[in-house]
Amino acid sequence: MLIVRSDDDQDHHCLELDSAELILSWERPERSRFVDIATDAAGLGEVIPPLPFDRMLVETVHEPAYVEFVEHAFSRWKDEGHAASAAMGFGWPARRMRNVRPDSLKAQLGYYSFAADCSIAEHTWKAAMASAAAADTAAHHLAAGARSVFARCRPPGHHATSDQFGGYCYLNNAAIAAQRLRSTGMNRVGILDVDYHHGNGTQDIFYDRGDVAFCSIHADPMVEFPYFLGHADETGRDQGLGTNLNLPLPHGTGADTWFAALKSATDWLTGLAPDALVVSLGVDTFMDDPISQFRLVEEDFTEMGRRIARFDRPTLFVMEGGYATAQLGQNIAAVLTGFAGTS
Ligand code: SP5
Ligand code: ZN
Repeated sequence: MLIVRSDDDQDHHCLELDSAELILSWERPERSRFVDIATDAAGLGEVIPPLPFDRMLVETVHEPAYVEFVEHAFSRWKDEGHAASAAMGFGWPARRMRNVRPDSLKAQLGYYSFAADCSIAEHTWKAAMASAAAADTAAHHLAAGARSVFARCRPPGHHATSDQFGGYCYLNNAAIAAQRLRSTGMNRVGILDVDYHHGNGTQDIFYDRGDVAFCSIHADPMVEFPYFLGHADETGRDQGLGTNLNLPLPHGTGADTWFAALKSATDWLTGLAPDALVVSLGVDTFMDDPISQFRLVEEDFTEMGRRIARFDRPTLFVMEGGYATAQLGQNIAAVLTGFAGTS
């Protein structure tokens, strides 16, 4: 299995509002190091750096004005003389307000985001570009005939919409990979999102399109972030009607319930006959994850990889969440070795 990764994420570490306190985000730089050590030890295959960031492709998934905002937000923040080490919104266009873009930076931070668990710091843009480029590069190799590729992305991407950051995500790496696969001539791409949280950004980006099918297994948004999307009755719109499937599960979900949902997901995807599969691979479904409430253990992650391999399509794994940092590498490596048949 080819692995694409960069160290350009290492200086990115943001502030996060958690229970009315500002903390250093759960989404930390050492996550990458733990994953790299474990995947190297597993001997999965060749490791390559990403190709240069392709802004043109990214702007087919994200609004150009949003991309430019993320790129320059921190320097604008510094120029305004704020003390905080990261730029974060505090007001959002909520129900019955208007979606008119305001002029001030502080207001635009709310306009271009949907949650206060996420902010933009000095090195965020560099990391987000490298992460998106890793997913894009992985898609190039999959299109060129690789059976499987792992894009070790950080920051994650599946919460980012076409014009909003949130949930530790800025650019939607899985959506960028799917878009690249489509542009290489594949007729339909399937996305399987196994992160603990609903992939609201990916769903939103492809909601009215039939060429990219999105399926997510996640904690019920009635009780879990991102709260305002991810319900079972969201099935797609217009050309995309019937190409969106959400499988929300309760807090406390363990292997039996989770794997039954995976069976529903892969049966559904089989019916849509995608040419390739993009897996939004979050392992925050882990029992000891500090911010999540599912109960999968390492052996379950190996089994997850085996079952995804049985789906038998060219498969691109894009790393998403997972916050039990010390066990993160093992859990990611377990999925990949289960898939590759080396465990
Ligand atoms: C990519 C991804 O997994 N993003 C997840 C973002 C979740 N952010 C909100 C987390 C709220 C955590 N509060 C838990 C407090 C435990 N002490
Ligand atoms: Zn997550």
